[in-house]
Amino acid sequence: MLIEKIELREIQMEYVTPFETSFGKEYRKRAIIVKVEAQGIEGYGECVAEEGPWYSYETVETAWHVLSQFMIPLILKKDFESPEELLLSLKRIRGHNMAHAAIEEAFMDAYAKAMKTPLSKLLGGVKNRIESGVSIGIQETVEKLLKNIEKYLEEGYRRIKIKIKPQWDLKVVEEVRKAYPEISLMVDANGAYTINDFSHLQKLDDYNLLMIEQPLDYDDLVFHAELQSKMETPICLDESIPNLSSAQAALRLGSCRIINIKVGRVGGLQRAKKIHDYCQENGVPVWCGGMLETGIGRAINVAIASLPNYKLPNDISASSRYYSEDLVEPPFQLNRDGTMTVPQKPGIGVEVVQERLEKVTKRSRIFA
Ligand code: OSB
Ligand code: MG
Repeated sequence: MLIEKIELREIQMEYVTPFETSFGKEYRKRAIIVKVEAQGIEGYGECVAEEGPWYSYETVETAWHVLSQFMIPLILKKDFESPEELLLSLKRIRGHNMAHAAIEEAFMDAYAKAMKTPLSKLLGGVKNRIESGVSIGIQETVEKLLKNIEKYLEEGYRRIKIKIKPQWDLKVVEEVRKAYPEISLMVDANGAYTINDFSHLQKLDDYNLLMIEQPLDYDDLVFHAELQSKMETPICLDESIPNLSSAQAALRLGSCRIINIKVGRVGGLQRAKKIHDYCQENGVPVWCGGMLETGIGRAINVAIASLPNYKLPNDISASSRYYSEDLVEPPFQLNRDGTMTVPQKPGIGVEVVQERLEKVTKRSRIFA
């Protein structure tokens, strides 16, 4: 498929509620939407790099820079037989996984549409419905947190994840467990703890948690292995797994028993699939993490989460959990049973509503 044109748009959208993690509070989404036009077919991708380098070193600005100066010139006006070929052309570029993912997603959406296949099927997906959990940010009070949990459980979410940090951890988990002894519950620290906190973290073993996500540093594997050997609760790595080789190292070292795969963090759908396959071969379950995406990124996430080794509920919640008006139609909705239906139309399987995209665009640039 010949890539005729690429469009970048920076968008901004308010969240329905601010999202607080151990690295700060976010009120709105800033993202880059990539549109590829190939043989008259449009494909969309979403770059999940955030405003600041907190979750990842990438930011909206670095992604815009690397996409426009380095990635787009390598692929514009070129003809690619397959998504694999596209990756070969981008191979010289190191890192910048979120920028890389956005352009690959857009090409794969167009490619799947050309094949008249849902993206899910193109990737080897086997599920018509995927399991949804919800990720709840740090709240001002435990009461507010409990209210939030109640609301999401009523909506049907299959698993609750709460963000923790020092001073917002054991007591909070204890209160939640007291109110909900049976629910599927997990915590995510986004790297807020150190090796001095091992005995503190071990106390989390008392609360029957599904897993503890990324307790230690974003680039650590060795100390996670040490911590895992001292804890019953499975450790799940997020930030520490930017690629296949880190996943391989983590499993060899015993740094975790579960991996959260984020398509943006690992550089796209094909790389996500490789990590999925490796984990499957090694009996390690995975699930799909989220970056509070718009409906475009959510459609990408739903597609990859349909692969067989996505065995735990995903951070893929309904459009209404994030935005009052999503960019796509139909918006993503939660089924009564806490699942989400995988779109069956070609490509990402949802329509990008052009007036809404236009309304939230802060800058755009066309490459043709
Ligand atoms: O660590 O999983 C994380 C959002 C932004 C940055 C990091 C994380 C998150 C989430 C959001 O937890 C999950 C979602 O998109 O629903
Ligand atoms: Mg996380």
